[in-house]
Amino acid sequence: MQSRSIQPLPENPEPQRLADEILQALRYRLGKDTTVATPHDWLTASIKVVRDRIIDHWMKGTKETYEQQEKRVYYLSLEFLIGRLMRDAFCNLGLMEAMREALASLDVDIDLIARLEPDAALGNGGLGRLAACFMESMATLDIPAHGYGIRYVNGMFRQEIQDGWQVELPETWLDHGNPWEFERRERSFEVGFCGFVESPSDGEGDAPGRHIWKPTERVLAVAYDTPVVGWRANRVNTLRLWSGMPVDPILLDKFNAGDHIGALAESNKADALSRVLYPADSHQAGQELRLRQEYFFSSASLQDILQRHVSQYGEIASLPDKAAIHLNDTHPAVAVPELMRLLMDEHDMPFALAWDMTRRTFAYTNHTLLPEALESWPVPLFERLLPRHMQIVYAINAAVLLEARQGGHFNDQQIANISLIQENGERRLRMGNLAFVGSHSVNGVSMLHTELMKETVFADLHRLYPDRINNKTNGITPRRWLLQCNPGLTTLAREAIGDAFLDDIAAIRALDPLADDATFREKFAAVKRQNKERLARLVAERLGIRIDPAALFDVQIKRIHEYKRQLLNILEAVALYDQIRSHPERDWVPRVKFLGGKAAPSYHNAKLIIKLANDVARVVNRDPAVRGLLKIVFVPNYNVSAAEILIPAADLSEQISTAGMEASGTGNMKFALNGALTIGTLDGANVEIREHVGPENIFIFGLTADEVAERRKGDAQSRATIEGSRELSQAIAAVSSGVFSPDDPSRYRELMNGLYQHDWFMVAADFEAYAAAQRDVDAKWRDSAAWYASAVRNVARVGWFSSDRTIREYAKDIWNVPV
Ligand code: GPQ
Repeated sequence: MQSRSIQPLPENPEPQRLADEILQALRYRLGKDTTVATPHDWLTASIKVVRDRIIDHWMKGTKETYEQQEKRVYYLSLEFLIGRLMRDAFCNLGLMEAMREALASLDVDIDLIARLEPDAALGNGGLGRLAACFMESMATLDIPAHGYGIRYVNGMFRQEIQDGWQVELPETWLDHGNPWEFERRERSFEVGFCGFVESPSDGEGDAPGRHIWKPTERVLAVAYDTPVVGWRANRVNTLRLWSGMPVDPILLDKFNAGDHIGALAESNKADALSRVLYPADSHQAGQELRLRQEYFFSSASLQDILQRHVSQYGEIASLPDKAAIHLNDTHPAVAVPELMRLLMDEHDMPFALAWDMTRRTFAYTNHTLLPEALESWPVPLFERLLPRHMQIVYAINAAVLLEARQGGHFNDQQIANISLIQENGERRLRMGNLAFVGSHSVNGVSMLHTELMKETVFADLHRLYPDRINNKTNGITPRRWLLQCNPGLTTLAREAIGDAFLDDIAAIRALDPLADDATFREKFAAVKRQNKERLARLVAERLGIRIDPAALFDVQIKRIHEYKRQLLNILEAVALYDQIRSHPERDWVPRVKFLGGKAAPSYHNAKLIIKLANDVARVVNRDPAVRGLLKIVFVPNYNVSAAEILIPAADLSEQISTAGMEASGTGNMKFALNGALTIGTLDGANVEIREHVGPENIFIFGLTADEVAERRKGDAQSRATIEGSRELSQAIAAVSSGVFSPDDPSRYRELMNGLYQHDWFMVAADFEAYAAAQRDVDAKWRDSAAWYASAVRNVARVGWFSSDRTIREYAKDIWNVPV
């Protein structure tokens, strides 16, 4: 086996040489000289220069994988939330300083052009960002891997706040072209939809065997490749994104008959497949186009994988030994019947053999237990779009249910839970069950989430296949989320403990004893202060809000969702506002509360919560009685690039989801690694973060997952709970009566009524505990030595939450590839 140790950095090139290369790129790739070059041209030229340096590594790795017949990992994901790539590449290639100098010698400010790079926002939130971190870690760990997804023309929408409301605008990240990608016209596959199935010759009955699917609609999937560089350019992997193209761009007969619009119908249909990312996070989209997108990219990816395998090995039977295909959530679950179809109908395999191979090839990650997020498709829709796949699903279901019945341990209800088809009401195909039975491994993303998976959604499937569910606690790449976004802290750590942590983040543990060193703590606080000043400048420039960098920066940035409980945070701010006004004599800790995040465009309450945050901010920020002790900032258009500025500047990380509802969280890990203390519930990976940092270095409050489940079973006690808390009832009354919405006093009445009626998310139930934990935060903040000691310990103790660790576990336990 070849060595997978980390190699030295590529030789640091002379800035002069880089400057020459940039000028060459400007001239010969862009056709510009320095007198007419725009900042965008400099950006493109710089990217071309760094991309050129990646290519040799890329080809070398690809060739070695081929020659040594290594197993490849294929990560199928409808989302890759990448963000900007230029700094990432500079950082991983060790070119940051040389590039800065090179550009400076050409009178170009690297920070200025870096800001022009659009975010590749091909994802909604945590699920998509995890895929991006995993791609980077797989390259770093020298694992041959391909990511497969869709090249959306419009990724995540741009959020503007108008009069406090979220407004969604299309984000046009490809306007200036995409200098990173390589279009592979020759790498295209036909993907079919609809039509009918020709059965095997008479006499074989309905038995699955070689069938011929005759789709009536066809589109082309064209590949666009982006190189993914690992740390120190150890390896470069490929992110292959598919774009829809018509098989016949213009239907000539229609065109000639004068139907110019009809002539473009095919073209429009193909474009639609890769036009837009569905912006609903943790909620199933449900539209036909979404199912088409899922099949489009799953089918193209599988055809690509099989073609690569067959051309290398000349046979198909060894596929499970040479390819691990990972399903990132159920979005690519249709790949299970698609692989079955390809094996049976194109490679003549009998059902049993194809089924065995399929299960040995796939693995599936579940990212949520929320019922509204569990994908299922109406059987008639699925059958119309994918008639052959529907037959295969029935055959799989028959085999699975037979296995369950033969065991004899399942009653009818349990059998119904195992079935791929939900039978009560409208018949629907359950994609979670399909992914589960089609995979040899099913993993959750934190210890708590994995245990709950076994007890809830997959309880009966777990009893049928007790070895299948396993845990892989999420992680984040320390390259982007420490080295790159927090150069101040990185430099400080290098000075203090040397460079070992750059290659192995676990070594950051060496900072731990320095928590007791006053001089180190001061330096640490100074770095934090600089990051806060940078954020304060941006807030002043862009939002016109003045904030004091000496205040405690309290940050909640994530998708807006009721279970994430931004409402709890806002209500506590309202209560605090009231207290500050009633007790001006008290020693209040100055705080700035940052909130940021996007709401799904059709999620009414989430959009109302954004409006509430802005309404409360407006009132609080200009009330002289507050004397600047509390400021609220809603950060518009929260995205990866904004996170890279907000996280290093945070003192307090809000991770306050209703226990049992956040599968893991990954923002929680990023904040801790950058020295913010967490206030949070025992939910998702918070539980494990507490174990690592120690209970004295984190503020845990509120009901546990078990307690939440218990309370939901009983009679709603929320009215009594609210009435039992003076602060809470006053805060709710203020919001409800229009104190923050004088222009429309009833705006929040229903939202507040919901807290009285059911309080599904336990906002009322957890309020007092949350407010008390916030006062504990204040007390600790006043003892600055204690605060920074805890902050340093957080940084030192969360190296385990690196996606390198997570990927090593996947490699060993699931994919069976060496690391
Ligand atoms: N997650 Cl199902 C998403 O970001 N989008 C989704 O559609 C679903 C899950 C998140 C989940 O809410 C977080 O708790 C996880 O940390 C994250 O996936 C990655 O596993």
